[in-house]
Amino acid sequence: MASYDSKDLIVLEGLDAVRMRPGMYIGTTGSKGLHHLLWEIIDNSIDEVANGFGNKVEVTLHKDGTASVLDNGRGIPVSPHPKLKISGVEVVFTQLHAGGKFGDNNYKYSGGLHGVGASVTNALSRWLEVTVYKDGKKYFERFESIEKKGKIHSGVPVKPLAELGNTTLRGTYVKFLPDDRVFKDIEFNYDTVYERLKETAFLNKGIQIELIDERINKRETLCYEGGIRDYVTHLTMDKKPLFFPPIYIENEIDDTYVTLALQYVDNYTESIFSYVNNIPTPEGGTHEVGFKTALTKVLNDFAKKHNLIKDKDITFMGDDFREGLVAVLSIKMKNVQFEGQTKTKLGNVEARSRVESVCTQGLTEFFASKKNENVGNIIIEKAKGAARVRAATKRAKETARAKNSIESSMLIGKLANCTSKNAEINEMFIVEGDSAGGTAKQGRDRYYQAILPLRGKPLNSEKKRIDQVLANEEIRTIIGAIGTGIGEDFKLENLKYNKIIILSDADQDGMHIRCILLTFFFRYMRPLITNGNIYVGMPPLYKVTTRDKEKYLYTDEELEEYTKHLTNYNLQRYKGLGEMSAEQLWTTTLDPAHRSMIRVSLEDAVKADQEISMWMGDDVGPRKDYINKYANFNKQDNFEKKKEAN
Ligand code: TSJ
Repeated sequence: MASYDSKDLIVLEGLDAVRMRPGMYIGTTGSKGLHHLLWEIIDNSIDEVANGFGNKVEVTLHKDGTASVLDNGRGIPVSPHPKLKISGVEVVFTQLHAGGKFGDNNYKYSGGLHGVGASVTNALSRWLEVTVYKDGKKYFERFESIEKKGKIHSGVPVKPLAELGNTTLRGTYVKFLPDDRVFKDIEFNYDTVYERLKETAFLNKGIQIELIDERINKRETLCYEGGIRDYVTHLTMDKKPLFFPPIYIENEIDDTYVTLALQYVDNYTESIFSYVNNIPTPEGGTHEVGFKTALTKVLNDFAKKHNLIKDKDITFMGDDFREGLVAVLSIKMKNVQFEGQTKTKLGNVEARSRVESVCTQGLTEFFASKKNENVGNIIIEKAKGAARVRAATKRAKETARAKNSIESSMLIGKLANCTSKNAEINEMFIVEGDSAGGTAKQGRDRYYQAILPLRGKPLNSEKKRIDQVLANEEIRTIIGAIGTGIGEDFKLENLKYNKIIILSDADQDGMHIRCILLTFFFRYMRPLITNGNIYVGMPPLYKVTTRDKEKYLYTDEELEEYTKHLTNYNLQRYKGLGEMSAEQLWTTTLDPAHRSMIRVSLEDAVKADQEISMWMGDDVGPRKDYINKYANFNKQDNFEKKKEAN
């Protein structure tokens, strides 16, 4: 026993250091740090079952402020450590970084703040108890924070590990009370723990994780047989996946275990969630690079092999294959090195080639299969759209940049600008059709209203893609006239018109033009939408003439309401802007005192963007349905009519 006590001394110094500087070991003494204590314990159990020893981890949040973790693994080793001469259990809870000292060094992958070890939890607890069920025996040890000579010592064993009799169970149980002198608040948050356990369950397929909150009588079991496949399905739950199930790859190379699941959805964002040893790497790193390289290569090869690049001006870039991508990449390897601002970026160079190799092989195999050919085609179609938009953006940017040069004066030629230079009051009407444009030029207040006629024809053909639309001269004129630039170069302060008003007919062609323009603004000048600068003008649909007055009506509902009690009247229906005189157009549509228009919201623009995507697709069915349903833009239930903010 004497030798035991002397060893103890060294041990205590280690844990006291943790208590002196908790931030060094767990980052903060706030809620995040508090939960870190629990993660340290849970991670140990997860490692055990993830390595195939046992299949269940149970986490309990108790009423008295303690938390406990139980697994059905092999049980922490109880035999004396050859050098330290104390039980394995005691080593785990009293030695800093004791994690990897047992058995095969597969045991623990650690790096940075992660995996500092269970001793840190012990050091920052009022007390901690461990029960080990192993080889038919039950063992127990308790650690306490004690005061000696006015000093607090952390994680001191009350007694050495004790054998408490026989058992048929197998596993490890740890219960602890966080030290309220270290943490401002020692209350565990159910949602925080739940989210962490859910992520862990996804990353370790088949493991059964149970969360029990005795404080609120809640119990939840998390178990995903599909692992990260289920994770991807979960991530795409309220999106529109382009195929199902997600692509899944798993393989091992040079002691590095790689799993990948991916899916594509109907949007333009890239979402890659990567992990190393179950630790999230939001800053990416070498493993992500390896995956991206593989994806680009395999998809390029697929496109070539199946002769899918007929369009000569398409050359894919890596980014094109990641629009709408939702992927989870999880690898396990030893000696990980983390880098970056928040130490959440994988730095190991060897990870890159290993991940690339596994992903290239797996993805190549996947796409070589006849039954997956359709998935390949879908992804290439999606990438083509991305490549076209990228090329068009580049062309449009070049035009926008040229706007200050002599060349630009020619492009702006069609614009009938206003004389005022005051962007605050200036308005630009984008008018469908040359003839309506001409009328609008005559009817406007030229001091602050500019008119840009938009030739109907080139925009009307349904097959036009958004990139071709972008290349369209009028669109480029719009970009030049607005003054802000597009994409990353966008600068709101250079906006030349406070209101940009789309004026088109209330028919299918007009509807299409509006959709295209809104999609354009949404994708390339989004701040104009969020800032509330984009409007849709509403020309009247009807004119009702009675003996003593003329009344313009903008919707079917208005017409019905107005004519309900009229007996003798003349109804004129306007089929297009072109049917109105300059005076009429001023009175009904341009004059702020009488006109009616809709300020476009981000939701409106998103809807337009989605519709355009549908339009560009090859399936004519939904397109037709859509046109029939929404062709009349002036119906109030399509776009909520908002009073113009003057
Ligand atoms: F964090 C912790 F250390 F406190 C802790 C560890 C907490 C809990 C709840 C469980 C565990 C834990 C550790 N569960 N299972 C294990 N397994 C081992 O430590 C172990 C068992 C056998 C062998 C072997 O080589 O025979 C090796 C190890 C590392």
